[in-house]
Amino acid sequence: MSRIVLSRRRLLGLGAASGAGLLLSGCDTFDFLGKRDHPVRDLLEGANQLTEAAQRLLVGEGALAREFAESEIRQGQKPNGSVDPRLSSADYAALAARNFADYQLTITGLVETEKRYSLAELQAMPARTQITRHDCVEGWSTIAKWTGVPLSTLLSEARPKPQARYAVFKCYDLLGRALYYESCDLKDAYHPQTIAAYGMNGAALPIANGAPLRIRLERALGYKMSKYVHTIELTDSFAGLGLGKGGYWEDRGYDWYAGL
Ligand SMILES: Nc1nc2c(c(=O)[nH]1)N[C@H]1C(S)=C(S)[C@@H](COP(=O)(O)O)O[C@H]1N2
Ligand SMILES: [Mo]
Repeated sequence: MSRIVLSRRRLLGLGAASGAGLLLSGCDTFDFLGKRDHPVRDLLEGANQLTEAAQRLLVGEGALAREFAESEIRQGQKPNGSVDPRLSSADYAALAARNFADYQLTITGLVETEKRYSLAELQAMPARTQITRHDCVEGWSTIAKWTGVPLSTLLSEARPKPQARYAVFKCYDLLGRALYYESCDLKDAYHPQTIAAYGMNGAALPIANGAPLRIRLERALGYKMSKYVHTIELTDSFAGLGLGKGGYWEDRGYDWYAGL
């Protein structure tokens, strides 16, 4: 027994080391991580598997992220990363010009039935509202209220095939020269607090924070929470997506699981 405890501690130690590296890095200025053989990048990548295993053991697979009271919402949600995809996507600009009346969310890939939803259809589905804390690797946090459709509802309608392992979130915005995307495994996709959010702090989600639809994955770091999502693709691997590491920042060396 004590052996197991010890190895968990060791795993956590490694996890903390990678976390500290991330905190120093910030979200949008970490050029050297793009280089294949940088030692910090190797450390982060090596720690991926270990942090995930340790966190799943200690936090428990189904554990809920902490939720807060209205009175704990102290400021607006700080816009970060892409804040206006109208500048990089003509398709997005056209959607925004009509207040997203023509927006469609597509659920595709390894599903029995491909699905499309308008924003109005999503808003008419049973919703979940949660007040949670968003933690960015840049070192800031904000508490905000998010409203949306549980991802489990959408996935249940599309019916993932048995081979499906990941949900990949594809976004409209170009960040630098690459399209933003992210992913999580199906356990996290079906987690009760994982929602496709169209509302923030009691109003429509603003463009700066991901309109018309963003993912909230409440036990993960901020970069896992894709804004401006147009497609959710179920896959069994990350091959052929971006640089193949499962997310825009993962392709640049960040941890894939990114659990809190
Ligand atoms: N499409 C997209 N999603 C994104 C980003 C981005 O640049 N583009 N930035 C990520 C990062 S690093 C953070 S901290 C949060 C910021 O969300 P906010 O603007 O609502 O604070 O979105 C995440 N999701
Ligand atoms: Mo972030």
